[in-house]
Amino acid sequence: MKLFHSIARPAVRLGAAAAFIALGFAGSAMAEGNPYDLIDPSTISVGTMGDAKPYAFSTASGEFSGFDIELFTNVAERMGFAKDQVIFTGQDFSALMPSVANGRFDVAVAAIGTTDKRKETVDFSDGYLAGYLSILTPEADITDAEGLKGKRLGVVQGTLQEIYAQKNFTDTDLVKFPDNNSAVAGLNNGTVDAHFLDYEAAKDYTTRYPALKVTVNIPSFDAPAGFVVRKGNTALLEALNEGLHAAMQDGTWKTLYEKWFPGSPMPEEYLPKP
Ligand code: SNW
Repeated sequence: MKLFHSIARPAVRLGAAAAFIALGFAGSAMAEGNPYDLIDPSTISVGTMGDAKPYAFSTASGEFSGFDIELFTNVAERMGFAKDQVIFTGQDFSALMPSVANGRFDVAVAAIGTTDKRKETVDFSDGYLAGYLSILTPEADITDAEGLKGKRLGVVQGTLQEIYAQKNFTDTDLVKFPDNNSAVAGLNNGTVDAHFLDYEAAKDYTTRYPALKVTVNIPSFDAPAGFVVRKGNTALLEALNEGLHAAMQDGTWKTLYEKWFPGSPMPEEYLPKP
């Protein structure tokens, strides 16, 4: 222990000094050419998910794609950031908001619903999507809360589904997963009877696994998805909102909605206004 201390302490001091110098540099860049207070002023770093298709997912070649990804990329372009200046990184859902709060990412984008509770730790852009929380299951008798009694239900940690299930599916055994793919693997090998996730993602899994069906849809219109930024980064938030409104007004939002959510009813509120 003593040995550890005597070695470690100077290293810690050195590290702190380096951090202080680095911060000094970042501070001066900020005042000049970093109006959005980005981690690196030449790029926007975005935390997202690899398995929330068609909202956000990684392709076979390792690139990120989906409705949220293309919408954000379009908004960033309007702010002057080219495609290769938007850097997406996949993370577990539960880590996304904390990572924005502690400065690992500038933004998080992954169908993240806006709630007062979440607004205690991060800021949200205006909403860009509102839909349902859905049950995905191979069991025909799971059609409501009653049918979930005594069953094992998967939820991804930190999601609104987890909160909703804890409150409303009281006689159901909740099984927490780090991501959708591991939950759906659990569904396919019988570890859980159902998985609870966003509607479009649930629907997408039914096309990949025909035995699975979407049997329950719970409206989540009071928690529209928004882009998440660090609390107090108002310059970035305002620029994102401006780009978002422009994307809605010129029909970009509608084009992306039709591309990624074919067959889903078109909501009025994000369409061009006269
Ligand atoms: O609240 C909904 C919203 O209405 C829309 O349907 C998109 O999804 C939500 O934002 C909820 N999304 C979950 C959440 O925010 C799960 C997100 C995810 O799995 N990527 O916790």
